[in-house]
Amino acid sequence: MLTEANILQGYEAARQMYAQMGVDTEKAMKACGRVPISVHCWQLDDCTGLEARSGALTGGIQTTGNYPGKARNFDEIKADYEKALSYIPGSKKLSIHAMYLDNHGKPVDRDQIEPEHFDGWIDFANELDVGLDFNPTFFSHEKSSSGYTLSSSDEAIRSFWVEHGKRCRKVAGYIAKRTGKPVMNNIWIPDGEKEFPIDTLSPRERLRESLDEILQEKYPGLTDSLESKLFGIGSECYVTGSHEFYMGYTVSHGNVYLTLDTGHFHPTETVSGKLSAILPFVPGVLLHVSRPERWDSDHVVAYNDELRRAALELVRFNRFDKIQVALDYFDASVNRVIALAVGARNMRKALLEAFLTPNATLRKMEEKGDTSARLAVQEECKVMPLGLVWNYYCLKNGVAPDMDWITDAQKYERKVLASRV
Ligand code: RNT
Ligand code: ZN
Repeated sequence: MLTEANILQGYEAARQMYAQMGVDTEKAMKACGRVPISVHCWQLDDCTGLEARSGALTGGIQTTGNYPGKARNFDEIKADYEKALSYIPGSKKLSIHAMYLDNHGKPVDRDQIEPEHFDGWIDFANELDVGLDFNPTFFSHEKSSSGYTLSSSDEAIRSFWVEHGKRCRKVAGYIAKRTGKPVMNNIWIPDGEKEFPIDTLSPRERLRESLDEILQEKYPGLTDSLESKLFGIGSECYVTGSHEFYMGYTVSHGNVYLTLDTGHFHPTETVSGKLSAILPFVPGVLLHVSRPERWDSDHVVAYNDELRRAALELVRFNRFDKIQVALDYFDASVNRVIALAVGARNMRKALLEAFLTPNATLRKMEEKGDTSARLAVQEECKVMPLGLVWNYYCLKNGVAPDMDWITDAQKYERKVLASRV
């Protein structure tokens, strides 16, 4: 285990190296900590929710694995959440789904949810002094079993889900009011088909109408975002809410964000590459950070080139008023608290690395046309001592540095998770 003196010593050496590059590490850490990361609750229970449904996870998304110790109820989710959050430095928000309502043991259907079903979550967020983001749940429900919800040709089904969408926005507005903090309401629907439908247009026209209905009411502090997708398991040939559909919708609507999930595009497309092309047109972007492996597999976010590039883009735009960062992955094959913390720590680390990059110097080189120096400096950035600053950053934020937190999480597993059967 590193002592505080070790960490300080390492930091001092790193600070000088970054200073030589023209980077102020203190400023970088401060700026990094101000960027909120919305940490999702659904990694903690494999996207099961608290409705006590007997049905499986549907909608073309999937968790694989059966690692012991999964959170089984509201209290366990809160305990695990708090533990995972304690390993994540910097500004955070919670992110929950409608299916995580607190129904006090009495089944409440999706078209019946009320703001007070989320009082427990709001109290929890307020105790932690963090914001709370929301997501309507359009999957894992018998009324989505046809594969269609908001774009369904069955009016009873469509209006059921429109009601859900409206109620979720009411809940989200209530959360904004009770937390006094802005809320992001992210709408993702699973609608689509395994085979190519003959009529690809009508579902999209219906989706447009459904969204128009859902988004009518205005709630202070609430921002809505629409999440596109390329395909899902069982919706390989057609997805109503495609990227082009939501691009069109958000641009013409003028008041809703566009969600870009890193797993929702063709494998050679990158979200980092799309950001600057989209930003001039949409009101804002919600980034869903995940890790697709071969498909939209929702692996735990790794410290890879795509994550680093996305973080660099965000920091270089300096438009955090228009871009929000949220996590979205679910791996049931490992300790879920560790999984949640690994991905979130990686996101924060990538932001720290981006803030520690001599962006102003590089920009000047570019402006002068000195692309040789721009190339050389960018390459040297790759082996800068990020880990030394990171550990110091954790220490400063009262969070266990690398390695230490893993030992602590394993203790939690032995003490708390292991007793769950
Ligand atoms: C599904 C979307 C969506 C979900 C969560 C659970 O492909 O990525 O964001 O992962 O809402
Ligand atoms: Zn997503």
